[in-house]
Parts: sequence; structure tokens; C-alpha cells
Amino acid sequence: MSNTYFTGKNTARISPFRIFTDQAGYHENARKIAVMTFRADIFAVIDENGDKLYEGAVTYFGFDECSGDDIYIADFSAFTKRGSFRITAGGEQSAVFRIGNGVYRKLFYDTSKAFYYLRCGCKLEEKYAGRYTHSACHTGTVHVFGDNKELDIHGGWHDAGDYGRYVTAGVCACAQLLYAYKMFPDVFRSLDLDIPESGSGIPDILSECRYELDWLMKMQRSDGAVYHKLTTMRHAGFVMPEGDNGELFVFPISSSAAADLCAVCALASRIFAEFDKEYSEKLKEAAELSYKWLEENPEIIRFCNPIGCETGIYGEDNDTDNRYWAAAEMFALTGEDKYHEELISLYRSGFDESRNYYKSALGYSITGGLGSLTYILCDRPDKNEDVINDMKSMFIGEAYWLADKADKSGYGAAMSKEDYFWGSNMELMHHAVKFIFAEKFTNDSRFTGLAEEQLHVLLGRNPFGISYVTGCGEFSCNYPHLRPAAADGIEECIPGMVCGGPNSYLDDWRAKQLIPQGTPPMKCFIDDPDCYSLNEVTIYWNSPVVFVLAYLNSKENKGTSKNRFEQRK
Ligand code: 9MR
Ligand code: 9MR
Ligand code: ZN
Repeated sequence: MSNTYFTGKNTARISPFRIFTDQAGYHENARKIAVMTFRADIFAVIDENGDKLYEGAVTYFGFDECSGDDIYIADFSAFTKRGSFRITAGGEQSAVFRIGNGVYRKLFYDTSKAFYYLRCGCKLEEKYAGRYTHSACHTGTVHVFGDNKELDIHGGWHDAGDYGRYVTAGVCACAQLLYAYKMFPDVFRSLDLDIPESGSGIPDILSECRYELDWLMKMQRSDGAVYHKLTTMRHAGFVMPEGDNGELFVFPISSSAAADLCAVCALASRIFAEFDKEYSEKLKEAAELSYKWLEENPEIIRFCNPIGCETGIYGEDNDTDNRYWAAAEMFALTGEDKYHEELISLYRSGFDESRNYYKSALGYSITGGLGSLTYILCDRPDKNEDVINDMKSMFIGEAYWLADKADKSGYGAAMSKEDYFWGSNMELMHHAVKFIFAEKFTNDSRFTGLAEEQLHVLLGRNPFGISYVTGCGEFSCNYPHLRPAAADGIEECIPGMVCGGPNSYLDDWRAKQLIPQGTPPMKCFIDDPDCYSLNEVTIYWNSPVVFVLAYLNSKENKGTSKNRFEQRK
């Protein structure tokens, strides 16, 4: 019997390279470390003709706990020539990588463009999608679960490898993109994503966010409550999105969804004010409506899957962080005292001690950090300086703790064993984002370059020498748990998709079958489309990568204003 849920493709490949580098490359003045797991005395940097351009001594780093590897290091930081190179040592070589300006530009384009490929409810035309076209999907009537009502709600991004659309997940991704824009507007002003809205005078990343925001606002009820998700009862098999004909439902409301929707609409309202007054006003009204609903419903309303529904839950057992974030965004937008007071009061006494870390977490489920950052960064004259300083020390303290982890890791990852759970690459990238803010808040050079180091791990400097972003590098993920990728018959996966990464809990049956018990956490990965707890993709794993790349590109622009942003190639 054929099981449509199982591709059964054997896609496991072993890297032909045994020296691990970032496969996108390195800025010329960056610290440049390649990692190897075998002993050699010297290493060399070679160019495309195989000519040796630099030599150095290999050093022994020590044993790395997360991977179980003995680590040897090739430090070629002093090599600053621009071009394409490989590292060689002991008869082995690395994948090709670049050094110079613009090494992350194509990736910035691809990871930002990924959201377009996940658009739901519209046709993806060849003009914008190249080979990855499909006709409009999920445009049917939507039933309100447990009610006789029907709604016309289409749009938004597919969440992930599945075709569900979930409010809290969508909000998180959208908010992180909006923050990226807010922090580094320069790099987004020149980022043309080749989407239908390109050339409208609004930065493409904002138009992409608007596609999601429009859908999110449709998930809001007229009383301000917000449906938690819109999916079929069960996940589709490996079919193209337009082939998923299961009946669509919006499922019950949750207070996290209402608070998150309020927060992202308030944030977007601030940003869109510069481009489209009317839209900004509409977003503000949506935010206010949900905030009012939150005030009238102070108790948490949790989401649980109704019987028979098997799609993602995104359940949360606490909504204080979501309400805190909403208050912060409303204060930033309006400056009104009532939001300010609510924010300060939640900050001071809303969280019990075991949940203090909620105030710095960046989502998807715990969003307090987004609230804290908004408060620190918004320009309102009457902010409470004590609270600001306290919030900053919280982020800085955490970043020092993460920096220590990075120092101890042979691969330079600010991760401990426990961090390798479902979506560990999100954790890795959130840590990168924390280094970026710590650098901004302290000017301590200890943080400089640490965000980049995390990216290097994502892009190939890891025990498999695999780049976890599709289409990036000679050896990269190509078989993610992504329905269109499995169904479109095209060998090369849509580029720019960030895979979840190693997960020591092996949360799906196929991963359990393929990966032996006791495998070190950092090695609990396989690029197999059936292992959804390892190599699925989601919008909120892409968004922090876009943030980090925006930061790096913006840093580069500042350093070398002469070098024009060559969009893609
Ligand atoms: O494809 C689904 C994936 O997107 C989800 O992350 C995952 C967990 O909710 O579920 C996957 O769907 C599986 C379903 O839950 C059980 N049958 C097999 C499906 C995937 O092959
Ligand atoms: O990213 C989510 C992960 O943190 C959870 O452990 C996991 C199981 O609940 O669900 C993940 O989210 C999936 C969602 O439920 C359905 N769409 C795909 C998401 C990524 O795998
Ligand atoms: Zn769709």
C-alpha cells in the first residue's frame, strides 16, 4: 500500500569534504576559522587553479562535547585576498567558499525571497517564481470550526513544509522581518525581491510582510479575538499546494494569538506610516481592537487541538509574554500611559522567577524579548531609564553567557547539548541576534564577529559540513520536509529555505529509524524529506537568518560605501 505521507526517497548523502567552512564565505577582514576532525600539521588556502596562496599551522582545539568530535583548527584570518578558495590539509579539502565583499548578498536575497515561495492563496507566476510556479492554492471556503459559519479568508504564508497557517508562528516571522527592516533599513531599501509588488516604492520586504499582515487581520474576529490557526483537519500528503483539497477550518481563538496579532499590527503600523498612511491606520485599528479584547479577557485562553484535528498546535501555557509584547508595541505606537504602565508592571511583577527568561526570548512561542527590545529602542521621551538599563543588562548578561558557550565549542556554536531540539537552527540564529544587540548595547569587542560565527555554523562549519540553507554552497540541504519541493519534480530545491537542524530528541519515526540512539546532539541530522523533526523548513526559522544577514550586509555597506549592492549573483 502506498503511503502518501512517506516519500521513501533515500536522500542521505555524505559530504565529500572533510574540512568544514562557511560555504557562502567570509568578509575579508573577518575572523576565518575552518574546522577539521583529523590531525594534520599544516593547511593551505588554494585558489580555483589549485595554486597555494597561504599556509598555516593546524592547531588542536580539543574535544567537542556536542558533536563528540576531536577538533583541529585552521585559522586563516590573516588571509584577506578576495576570490574563491578552498582549504586543503592532509590530502583533504573543503568546499569552495568566497572571501570578499558581498559574500552574503545572494543568500540575503534568497532567504528573504523564500517567503514569496510560501505565499498561499495566489498563483506563483514564472516571472517571479522561475521554475517553482504553482497555481492558486487554498482558496476555498473556510469553515469556522464548531460553528455553522463560513468565511472567505485566503492569503498569508504557508507555515512550513505543511500548508497550515498559524497566527502565532506567522506573527513571529513577520515581526522579525519588520524588526530587521527597522534596524537595518538601508539594506532593505535596495533589496529588490522580484515579487509582484516590486517597484511600488515600498521596500519589497515590507510588501512581503504586508501579504502576511493582510491575512493575519482576516484572522481577527469583529470583537478583537483572533482565531489560532487555519488548516485542514489533517496534513496533506506530499502534493503541490493546489492539490491539497482538504476542507479548510479556522480553529478556536487563543489569547496568545490576540496579543501577538496586536503586537505585530502595532509594529507594522509604525513602519508603514512612512509609506502608506491609510494602511498604517488600518493596522493601528486592528491592534487597538485586539488590545481591547485582551483587557476584557485578562485570563489566558489556551489553544488545544479539537478531536480529529492533527495539524500543528503551537500551544502555549502562558500568555504574559505575549501581553507584555503587545503593551510594548502599543506604547511605542501611541505613547499612551496606560500601555506604558501595563508594560512596566508586567516587567516588574508579571513573570514569576522561573519565567524571567521570557523577557528576552525572541519567539515563536515566547515573545517577551521582542517587547523588551521595542521598549529599549523606541523613541518615546518618557521612558523609564531604570527599566531600560535593567533590560539591557538582561540581554548583555545573557550574551556573555552565550559567548562563553561559543568559546567552548569546537565549531564556535553558542550552543550546549540541551539546545539541540526541534528547530535548533532557530536557537542558533536567535543567539546570533542576541550577540548583535549585545554589541550594540555595550560596544564590547568580545561580541564583534560572534553573530557571524553562528552563521558560519549554519552554513557549513558543522560536523556534517552541510549548509542548512537550501541552494547555498556545494554541499547543502536539498531534500527538506517541504511539500512543494517533494512534489514539483524539480531536483534542486527552492533556494533560501532554512532547515530546522540537528534534533537530539528525534521527534519523528523516520529519524528514530535512521539515526542510532546515543548519537551526539550536533550529529542528529539527516537530509531526508521524511524526517520532519530534523529538516523541515518554517517561516520563523528563515526570519532570524534574514535578520542576521541584514546586519552583516549593513555592516559591510558602512565599511565600504563604494561597493554597490549587486542584487543577486
Ligand atoms: O508534515 C507535517 C509537518 O509539517 C509537521 O511539522 C509535523 C508535526 O506536526 O507533522 C507532519 O505531518 C505528519 C503527520 O503529523 C503524521 N503523519 C505523517 C505526516 C508527515 O509525513
Ligand atoms: O517548530 C515547532 C517545534 O518547536 C515543536 O517542537 C514542534 C512540535 O510541536 O512543532 C514545530 O512546529 C511545526 C508546526 O507544529 C507545524 N508546522 C511545521 C512546524 C515546524 O516543524
Ligand atoms: Zn496555500
